Amino acid sequence: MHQESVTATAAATTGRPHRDGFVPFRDDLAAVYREAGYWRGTTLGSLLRDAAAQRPDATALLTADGAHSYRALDDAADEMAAGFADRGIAPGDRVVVQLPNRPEFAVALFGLLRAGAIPVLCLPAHRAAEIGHLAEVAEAIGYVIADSHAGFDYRELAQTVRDRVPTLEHVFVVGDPGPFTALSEVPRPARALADPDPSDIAVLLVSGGTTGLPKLIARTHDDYAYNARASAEVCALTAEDVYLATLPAAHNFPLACPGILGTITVGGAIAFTDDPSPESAFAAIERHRVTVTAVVPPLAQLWCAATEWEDADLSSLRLLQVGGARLADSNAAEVTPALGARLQQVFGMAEGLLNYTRLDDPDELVLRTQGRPLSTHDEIRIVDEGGRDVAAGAEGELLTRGPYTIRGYYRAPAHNERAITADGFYRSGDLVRRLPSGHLVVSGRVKDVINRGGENISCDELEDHLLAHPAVRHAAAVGIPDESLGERVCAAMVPAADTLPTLAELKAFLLDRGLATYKLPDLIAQLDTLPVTAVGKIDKRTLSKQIAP
Ligand code: OOB
Repeated sequence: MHQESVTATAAATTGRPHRDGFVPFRDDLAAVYREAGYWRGTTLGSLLRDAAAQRPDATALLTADGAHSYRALDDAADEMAAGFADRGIAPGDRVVVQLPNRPEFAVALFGLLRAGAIPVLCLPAHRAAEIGHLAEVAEAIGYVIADSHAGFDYRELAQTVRDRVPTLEHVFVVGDPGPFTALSEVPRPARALADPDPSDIAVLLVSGGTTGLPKLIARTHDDYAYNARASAEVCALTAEDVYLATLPAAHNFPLACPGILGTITVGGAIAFTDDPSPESAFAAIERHRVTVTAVVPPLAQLWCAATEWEDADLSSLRLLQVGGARLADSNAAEVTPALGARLQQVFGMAEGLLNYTRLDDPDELVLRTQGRPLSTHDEIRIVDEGGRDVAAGAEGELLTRGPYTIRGYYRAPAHNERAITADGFYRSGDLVRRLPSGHLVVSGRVKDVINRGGENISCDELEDHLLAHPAVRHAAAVGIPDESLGERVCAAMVPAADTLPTLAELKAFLLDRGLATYKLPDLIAQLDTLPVTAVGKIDKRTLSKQIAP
């Protein structure tokens, strides 16, 4: 058993049930992170408190009905916290939050944080299987939803989850509450509530893994505040910036990289859009004079293409962050010419480690790498299958440890045996190479390879080449089970216009780009759309089932 698990078990007996199954940082490393000034003993709730104290009249939220000041948001959070406390939400209680990108997200989040509760941040696309599982593991006592969104009624989902999870007592609804409590009924006059311990769990994030049910990721106030603050610095965010939450706000990227929380650390303004389509997002950018936003690669591609037919004024946008999955080099090159914004590649994970291309990096690095670690205290190892460090510049699996990377998933001891090394490094499952500059190039997932007759083909590499074809909008390489070869290579593609190249044309194109013959697709599949995960990454598992049921 790892040392961390022993500590976690000890914590469970101290009368703080939420710490049961939490794997804390090692004391000696925690001391280093405090000494270095990363962990400042501040809570997430106090980030907003401080911003409101410094510039009470500055705009915190830009909504359909106008601008809302930091003072207003701070007051709303205090009143929400008092209301939650009155209704029996106690410090350490877990509350599932599943809201579309609307201003209420910020009020509910800070209300819970101020009440000392632990938000379990789920995405709007999650359904009964995921929410039921996450609420059960977290032993959630509350659930915050919208009445309905994008044609889905979350009150029905809440009913299902409540039937399954006995701890779930309270359901709060933005909009028409049905049988539950309206969130708008919750606020009570503000009163002093105890601030949580900064080294304690602040939020539970949901892992983005595409295998099995999602896992919970406990992020502490200390580490997550650092995550947000340092990310804001890397993006040179200031009080003049307007951040648009385009991806689901509960995801680490728009939440804290630098996202909503990072924007608050500098007193900037936040706008929300619950529809990331170019029509709607471009209108939000124009209307609120948005300067920074974050998207996943398929959305970046769509936005770039959409500048051909949408004529919104995007001139305010200075930085487009793209991450969550590998951005093909050919797509990276399109961003600035199409949207006018500087591109920043972000290779991050809810588990912690964040890599950013820097604003002053040469184009070569911005266009062709996924950035370098945020912190000088991020420890990176790149290892082979035997766990040995590879030679400088060689490909291997990325392992990492650092001031904002978890030491284990929440309440998942068996899984942690595999996911964390004995010395506390998180095994990312990502294949990377490191350049002399420290920048990482992601070459795939350890498991996302097609084994064709004994030859390993990296899906990421092949996809990169497929996307370079002008007639291809989205592409995914998937292995199709095959009796003689084990797997055959299928290129699943969405055309940019009407038609795709034929298989023969595609092969000629790929050979021309220097791809080895054994990596050429054996078949192509034309689709209207590719299935995506809750945050909008291409969902290979579902895709494989669609293509080869
Ligand atoms: C972000 O977080 P998650 O937890 O949804 O997913 C993490 C995984 C990584 O392990 C990696 O496999 C993949 O998503 N990924 C990338 C990538 N960014 C993430 N793969 C290639 N290139 C990239 N730029 O996805 C996330 C969290 C914070 C910031 C940005 C993304």
